[in-house]
Amino acid sequence: ARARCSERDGPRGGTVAVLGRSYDTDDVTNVTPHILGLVGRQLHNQEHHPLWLIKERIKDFFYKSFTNRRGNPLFSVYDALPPVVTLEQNFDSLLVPPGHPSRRRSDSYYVSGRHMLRAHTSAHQRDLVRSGLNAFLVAGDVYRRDAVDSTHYPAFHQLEGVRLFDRHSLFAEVQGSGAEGLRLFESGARTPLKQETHTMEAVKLTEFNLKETLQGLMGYLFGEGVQWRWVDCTFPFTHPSFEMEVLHHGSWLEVLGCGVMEQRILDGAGAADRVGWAFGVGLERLAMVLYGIPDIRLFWSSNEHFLRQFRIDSIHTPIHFQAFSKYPPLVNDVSFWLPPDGYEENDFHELVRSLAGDLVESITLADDYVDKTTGRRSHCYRITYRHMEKTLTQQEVAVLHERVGRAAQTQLGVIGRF
Ligand code: FA5
Ligand code: MG
Repeated sequence: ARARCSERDGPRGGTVAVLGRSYDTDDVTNVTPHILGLVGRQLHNQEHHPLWLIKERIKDFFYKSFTNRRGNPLFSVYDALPPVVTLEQNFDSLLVPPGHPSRRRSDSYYVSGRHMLRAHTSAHQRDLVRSGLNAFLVAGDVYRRDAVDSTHYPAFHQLEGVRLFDRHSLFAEVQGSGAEGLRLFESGARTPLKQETHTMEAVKLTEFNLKETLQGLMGYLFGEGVQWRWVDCTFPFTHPSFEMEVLHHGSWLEVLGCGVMEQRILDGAGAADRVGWAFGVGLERLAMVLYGIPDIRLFWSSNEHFLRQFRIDSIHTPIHFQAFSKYPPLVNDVSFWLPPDGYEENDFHELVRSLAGDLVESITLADDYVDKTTGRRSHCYRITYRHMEKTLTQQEVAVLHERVGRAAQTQLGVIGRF
């Protein structure tokens, strides 16, 4: 079932239907028909889709590498949790503070002031820990009002992993005198290396296990064929935190974020006697590197030339994607005076996307200029239009491009310089 916007409802006072449930809209609502059209596609659950293949390979790695005493897989997998979550799940449950940039209306898709399209699979962490699990994977579609280019798209897919350890399971392999004195918790101070309640030995072993697991996953997916590196970073829900980047076409591409889970989350989820790690990996990014897929928009294509290449008998069969000849791009500029305040570049990206859909390849700010006498600010955007399956004519694009200019004036309060 696809999501639908009920007829003619404005942003206020209407309702919006997502996956068969109806939500009251309010002044926070900013989901668009274009984005709702993507909800429910579940590319990661479509057999033989490249995102499904990547998910299956990651599951296979975890199933083979980690079993319990009875030989059963340690990690349980959730890949059909609905993408509409509460703001509490997406943010508060993960200690994302009020006012954090990720909460901005310009960055996420809100169904209302209470519900949103999840911006990451981490939105399910707390609830799954609370249900008693010690090791799980969550795969799902996630939504963000990001800029569009060949590696960013407003809807993409993540796979989350969480593993918890109690004192016994974390220190089980540490031998020798003094091993029985090892503790998970102490009351100390937070430092760049650890949280205040964790002992250094608990953090170091957890971090080591996390990095070994993810390096193992990379080796399993890519063999020796890919160069990767760890980068320090921060998340409100892990400390310490790291990102992994892989070398792709000569530049570093971020593929995942991870870290030692904030103890307050575990304490609040009934796991106060355990420490844990978590990671979230971008499935499109991995598939692009593994299969040589050049453009993230291709994942949404129903083109047979694309899909046919992934219909293989075994998930392990190597694939190298054969790009169909690239049709020529058409580049058009649009300039306008910005309103004195309240202008967000993301709103313009969103507007272009809602009018031109996948025909937009990229939007770049070509000129940012302030008129010295009037103090007014002007932006010029360069929009590259390209169809994945045919050559566009300038006539076709001109009609669209004009519509973009007019919509920007009526919806964003800009004044066109065209
Ligand atoms: C997160 O979303 C964290 N929830 C990850 C995490 C989980 C950290 C658990 C710690 C513990 P981030 O915003 O960096 O982090 O996104 C994670 C990955 O999603 C990125 O590394 C990238 O691979 C992918 N990603 C992010 N934005 C986009 C996008 N617009 N298009 C495609 N892939 C994206
Ligand atoms: Mg990141």
